[in-house]
Amino acid sequence: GRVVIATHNAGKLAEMRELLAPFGIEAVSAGALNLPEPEETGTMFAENAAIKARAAASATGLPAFADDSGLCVHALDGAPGLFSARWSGGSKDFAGAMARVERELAARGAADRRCHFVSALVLAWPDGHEELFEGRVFGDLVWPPRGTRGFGYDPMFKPDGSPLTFGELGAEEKHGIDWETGTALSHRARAFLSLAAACLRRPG
Ligand code: ITT
Repeated sequence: GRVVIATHNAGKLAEMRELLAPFGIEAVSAGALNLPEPEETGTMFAENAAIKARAAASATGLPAFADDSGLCVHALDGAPGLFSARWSGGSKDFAGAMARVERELAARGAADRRCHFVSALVLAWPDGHEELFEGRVFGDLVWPPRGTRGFGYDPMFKPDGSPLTFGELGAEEKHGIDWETGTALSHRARAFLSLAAACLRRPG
């Protein structure tokens, strides 16, 4: 069967396609289907993911995946968090959004550079059933940003245990799943691992 990937973010779409590939599921994007973007009115990642997944499932009659994610900076009380996309002002260029994170840290005189990424992944069916999976990854903010890979805040996020930022790591290193050990690095890959665990099988 086919599923919809309910995102309009190209970087996220590429990762979700790669993450779904081992499940052998044919995926079509919300953009390719010209689906409208619902307003993200939730106050939690899981709520916004559900809004997007439900809207796509009911518009298409197909099961739909949506990811709602963000960067939570500890010294900024979790900002930009739910507003991570909005801090770019709708642009695909996150140089300004990353500069704002750095500026707000400096304004607070914050020495604490700890942060984490969250991914809430919702799979919704047209009959109203839905499942939620979550993943997170902790790390430190670097300045200036490093690397040109990935998307969003990747160049300023250095995951624990790695000398490189998500902007410097390759796709396989950022969101590849090691099925032997059942481990993955990125928040989104960890949410898909949790989905795989729920399926109680090893794809491939
Ligand atoms: P959709 O709602 O259409 O999926 P979006 O970009 O608006 O696209 P979100 O509302 O979930 O998605 O916003 C998440 C933002 O958090 C995203 O735009 C990035 O800036 C950031 N983000 C999430 N995951 C990221 C990752 O893996 N690397 C870097 N930044 C990430």
